[in-house]
Amino acid sequence: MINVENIRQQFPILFQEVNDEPLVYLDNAATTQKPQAVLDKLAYYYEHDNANVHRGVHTLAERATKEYEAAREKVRRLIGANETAEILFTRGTTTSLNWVAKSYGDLAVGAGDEIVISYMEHHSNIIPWQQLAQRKGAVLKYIDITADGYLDLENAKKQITDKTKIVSIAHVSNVLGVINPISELTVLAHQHGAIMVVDGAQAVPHMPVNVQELDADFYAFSGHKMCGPTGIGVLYGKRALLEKMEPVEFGGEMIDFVNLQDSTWKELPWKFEAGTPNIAGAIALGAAVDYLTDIGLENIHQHEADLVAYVLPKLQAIEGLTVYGPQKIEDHTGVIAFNLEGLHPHDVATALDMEGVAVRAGHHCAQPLLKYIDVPATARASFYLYNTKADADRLIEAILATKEFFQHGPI
Ligand code: C6P
Repeated sequence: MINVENIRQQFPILFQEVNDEPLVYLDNAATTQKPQAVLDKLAYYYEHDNANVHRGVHTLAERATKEYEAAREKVRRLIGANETAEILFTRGTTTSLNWVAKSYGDLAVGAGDEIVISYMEHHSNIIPWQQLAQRKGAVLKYIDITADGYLDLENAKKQITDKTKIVSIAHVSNVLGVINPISELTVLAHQHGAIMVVDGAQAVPHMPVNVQELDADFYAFSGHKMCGPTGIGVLYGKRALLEKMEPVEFGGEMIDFVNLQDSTWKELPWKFEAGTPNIAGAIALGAAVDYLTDIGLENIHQHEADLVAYVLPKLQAIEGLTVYGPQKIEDHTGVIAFNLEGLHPHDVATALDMEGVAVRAGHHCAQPLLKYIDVPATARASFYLYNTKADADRLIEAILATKEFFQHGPI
């Protein structure tokens, strides 16, 4: 059990009014808020330790390097990777997936080969593969979604074949709120000699993830969705694969020797991290990892499951409201996309904002999914560790008030 009132006290941004109402922040799938410990770490770093990493021999440079590499170790522990050489700092999930598609993709995919993703992917897990397929003359295939909002495993068995080189799937959908069966997909991919890439942007912040248990070959996620700052993210990759791959960017920091016509690279993980990295971001992400692991990812997961058990039936009971993704409480994460009959989701989100409730509306960077389920856009409420049942009540009240307003006009 977590003490949500204590937790809330650590997020200063939550204590403000929006449109004369106390803020209820339910846009956590887009980005989460930052606890004081992370804000303090950022400020402390710039006030005391700021220097470039891996270059200087002076004290500040040594301190910055030590903290930067300590953050890598914290991330390694968080996701159960074998060694820090397998943890690359990137700008976020998008960059991580682009690196895999560019570097591993160029190495392993040829004309006529297949890349398999699903209809529920975020654009960041679609476009890099489209680009790769176009570069190489490969085929990009999509796994179906069942009518009740799950990834269709039977269809996955048909889509993944001996021609498949890469399977890349979201661990948790940022629209349907469903957890995908990564272990089963990994087994399937490996049986066919393909590698398994996982987009963990909506998973790592919310539940325990162990990349070795999943046997994922690559696993990508973003710092800003897990209480860390923007501009920092992670790509986990198995050493054997990373060793074979070429860096995606070239320049300072990642080299051993530079000759006139060629150069050699540093060892892992640094060969991928060209230029001055986001040092402050990585260090603050390390503080976010400390923060989340102190509370416990299992506890955070349980807290969100309790919130879903509370709010989902209330949403489902509202006449004219459609919830997308699984309808079973135990299968739905805290990402809840919905529509109100006859209302545009942008109008719904604007009306909720008038009540101080922040939700997202639109296609959620998942246009192929929305086309697949034949919905132009949705509203989406997404919960995190600092949300309460009172927040859920405010959401429900605001939705009911919105319905009332659009049906009968202002009182
Ligand atoms: N989804 C959302 O509101 P970046 O932008 O690189 O940190 O993360 C991209 C990304 C990749 N995969 C999934 C499953 C995601 O949800 C996201 C980000 C946000 O749903 C912003 S579009």
